[in-house]
Amino acid sequence: MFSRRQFLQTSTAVLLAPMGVRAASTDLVAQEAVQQIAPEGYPTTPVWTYGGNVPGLDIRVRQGERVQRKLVNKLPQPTAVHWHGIRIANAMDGVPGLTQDAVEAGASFNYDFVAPDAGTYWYHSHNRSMEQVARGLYGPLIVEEASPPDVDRDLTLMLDDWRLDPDTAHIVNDFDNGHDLSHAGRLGNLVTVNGRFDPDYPVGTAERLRLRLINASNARIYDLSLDGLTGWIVALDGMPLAQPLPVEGTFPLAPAQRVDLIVDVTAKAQGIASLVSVERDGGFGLARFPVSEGAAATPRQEIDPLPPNSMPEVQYDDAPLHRMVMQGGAMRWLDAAKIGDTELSGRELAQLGRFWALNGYAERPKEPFLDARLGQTHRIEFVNETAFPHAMHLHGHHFRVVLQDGTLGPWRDTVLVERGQARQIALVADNPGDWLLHCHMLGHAASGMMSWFRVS
Ligand SMILES: [Cu+2]
Repeated sequence: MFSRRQFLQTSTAVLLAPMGVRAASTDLVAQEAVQQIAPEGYPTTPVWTYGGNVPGLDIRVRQGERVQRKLVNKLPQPTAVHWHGIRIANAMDGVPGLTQDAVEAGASFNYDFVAPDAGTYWYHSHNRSMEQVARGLYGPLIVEEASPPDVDRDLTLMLDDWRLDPDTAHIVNDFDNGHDLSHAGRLGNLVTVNGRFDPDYPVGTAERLRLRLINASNARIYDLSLDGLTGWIVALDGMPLAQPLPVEGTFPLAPAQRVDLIVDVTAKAQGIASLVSVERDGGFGLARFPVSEGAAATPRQEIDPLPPNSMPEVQYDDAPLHRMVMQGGAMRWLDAAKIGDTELSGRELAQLGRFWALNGYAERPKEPFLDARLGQTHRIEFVNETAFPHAMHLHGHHFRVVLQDGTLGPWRDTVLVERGQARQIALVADNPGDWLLHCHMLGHAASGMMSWFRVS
């Protein structure tokens, strides 16, 4: 017979059993699934996911902790995971052909790295990313501060832009059509937040929210605004701003970029606050926050900056300057560019689906764009000679944007360079390895805007 004590021990053991399950759940399974992406009433959409849902598994660690995930590839294509914005060990960066081999269908790969910086990051496929990210292979990676800010809710909102067949709701399988590649990239016909059309997040009056916005779209640049919410931008691309910036009017969010907001609900009870995408023709709501009478929340006025991450000192006055000229695309067609050692004409390149070039290369060149000694500071000037904006992303590092007046702007890992614009960044090359540098309009990357730098 069981004594009561034994029974309690036994039930404790049973209650603890899910811990074992939790250990096993460190698998990150890339798998097909079906999800209601289009509005209710439309059919469901076959998607590719990490863990059965878009966005993928919510990965959340404390600053300085290790992320250990075994990627199990149950997809019909090879894949790999890039941990966007993490100042990561090079071998874990997830770039096939540069830092690892693609993980074949049926195979697996152990990702194991430290997350050194608190903030809002994300992970996504870096193999055939133009297709795989568009099919849904992305998820949030949230690194919590040792002492997080005082908010009532902490919400991650991942924005995505889908191209669905309006009859079947299937993803339109035209990933490498030349028009998208040579123009603004793959723009969709349905925008979702967290894999849902027009979702709602109930809030209370005067509640304080932390909103972590992540743009997982292939190519869409959002101009965002708030309605019924008032507050501050507190971080960009994961990194805290030294001084929170009041949200006034619209703020841009290019592909792969993140913005953390701390906002107070100012809409009245029974009202609806919203996150809005402002377009030339008026725009549309992305997510709604139905407001009910809040419990004890009273309006708070002041806000402190988030605690800074441990970033290097940037002494950039004498730092060597490297120019990266962005070339090609519709209306500025390439005359010629190199693939390897071979110079091809614009026509030949177009036949290969290559419409863009970085410093004359329409593919990641053999030699690095920049060969930096460990710890050196460099400046890179992106010169956009094309007729389209591009979101330039460096792997393994954050950099400071150099502002027009020559002073240092925010830390970022992805900088938007408008058509005809030149933008300078200052980079402390303090993470050894071979790192990609590319446009995060994923069709542009696939059709030529891909380079790399070495730190050793
Ligand atoms: Cu681009």
